[in-house]
Order: sequence, then C-alpha cells, then structure tokens
Amino acid sequence: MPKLQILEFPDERLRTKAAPIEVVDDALRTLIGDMFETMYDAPGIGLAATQVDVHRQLLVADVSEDHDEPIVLINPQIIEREGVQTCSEGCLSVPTITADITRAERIVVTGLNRNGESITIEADDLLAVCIQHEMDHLQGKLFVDYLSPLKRQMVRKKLEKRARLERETAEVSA
Ligand code: K1U
Ligand code: ZN
Repeated sequence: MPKLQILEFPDERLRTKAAPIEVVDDALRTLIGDMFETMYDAPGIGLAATQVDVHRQLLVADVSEDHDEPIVLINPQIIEREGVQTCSEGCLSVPTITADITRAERIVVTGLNRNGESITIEADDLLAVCIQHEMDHLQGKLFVDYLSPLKRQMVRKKLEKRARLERETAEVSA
C-alpha cells in the first residue's frame, strides 16, 4: 500500500502554490521517506509535495532504473537553463494521459537536501524534464496546462468518466 494518497486532476488543491520551507526537521524527513515510498510504488520517477496535498516547496525524484539515485530538493530554484527538448510526459496526478512537452534541455538548480544543506544539481535529459515538471507542480501548474484548451477539456472529461466508473465499481463490490 502506498503511504500517501496522490491528488488527481482536476482537483483544485493541485492549483495551490507551495510555501518555502523554513525548517528541515525529522517530521520533514519522515514526509520525504513517505514520498519516496509513494513514488516508487506508483511507479513514478518524481513526486512533488503538492501532489500529496502538502503545500510546501519539496520534491523528490529518481530517474535511475535501479532506484538508487534518489534526489531531494527543498526550496528548489533554477539558476541556469539552456537549450530545448521535447519529451513525452506523464503525471501521477493525470493518470493514463501522456503528451509531448517542450522544456529546457539542461538546467542548474539549487536548493537544500534532506539534511538542510545547500546543494546544486546540474541536470539534463530526463532528469531535467522531471525536475521542471515537479517544480511546475509546486507552482500549481500541470503539464496539461501546456495543451490547448480543447485538449485539456478532453483530458478533464476522460478523467471525470474514469473517476465515475471507479466510484460505481467500488459501490457494486461494497
Ligand atoms: O510528477 C509526477 O506526477 C511524476 C511523473 C514525473 C514525470 C514523468 C515523465 C516526464 C516528466 C515527469 C511520473 O513519474 S509519471 C510515470 C513515469 O513517467 C514512469 C514510471 C515508471 C517508469 C518510468 C517512468
Ligand atoms: Zn506530475
């Protein structure tokens, strides 16, 4: 069982802007552990605190195949960006939907790690995409916001139908 529930589009709580984190303490480290567990279980390669209804500037990521390159970023800030790449993106908050999104190819991002120490990460390819996607979540932005209003409306309808069917199935088997 995943530790935390992931909010799904069009839940309005996904639109909340995350507040900066002032103190990195054991409670935050417990949340970080729970977020990794939830992300690996999903499975996913990234997770922003916003997606688990915690509106603080925290994201976790691990784009490695063996789940052995975990990254924690608290109060992340992009200080350099270079180039462009277009990548097919998914989102645990927008299940079953993928779309090609264009973002910076390489970024340099600063923040704090789980011990409250300052870190700088140079990221390219999928890690750069993932960090930018997760940082969007912290601003209340979703990858479907890059789509046309018509496509976004189709995504909304598809997910509302999916949620309705899930509720009906749960009622029948209760
Ligand atoms: O933020 C999220 O919802 C997580 C999302 C991150 C992401 C994926 C792809 C491009 C940009 C950002 C996901 O992890 S979706 C699932 C996924 O991509 C994946 C799952 C298992 C193995 C490999 C990829
Ligand atoms: Zn996402």
